[in-house]
Amino acid sequence: MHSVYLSLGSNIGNRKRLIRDAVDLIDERVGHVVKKSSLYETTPWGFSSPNKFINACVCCETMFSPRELLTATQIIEKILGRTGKSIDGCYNDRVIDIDILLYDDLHVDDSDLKIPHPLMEQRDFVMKPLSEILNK
Ligand code: PH2
Ligand code: MG
Ligand code: MG
Repeated sequence: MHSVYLSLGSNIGNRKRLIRDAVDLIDERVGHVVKKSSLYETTPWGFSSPNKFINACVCCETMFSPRELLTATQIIEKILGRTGKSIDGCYNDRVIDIDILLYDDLHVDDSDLKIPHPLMEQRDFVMKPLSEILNK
């Protein structure tokens, strides 16, 4: 069994509902969600938008490999209505984003999958909810 930490974000639609639905789908399809942070309202980071985010982090116990986990989180994003990914590396508004932060003590450095998440320490919207659950 592997312990994974995921970051969740939503800044359009029913943001809190979307985060809660994402947590439920992670619990059903990926593995038991053992820790959940509070929901945080945050200002868009790295792009400008009038739409604030709701962010949260969860810890989940899974049998999936990192790549199976990536596929599963992308499917959950699709189920919840996510359409396009960022264009030219520019961020945009989204109904749901699920990012892999940590997977046990593993390091992955593939072009499409980097663990730990390379930008997590620069992002308050990740570190605040993450620190809430990390040593819980
Ligand atoms: N996600 C981003 C870029 N900027 N800003 C906030 N506040 N919350 C996010 O989840 C977020 C962001 C890229 O995924
Ligand atoms: Mg993201
Ligand atoms: Mg993402």
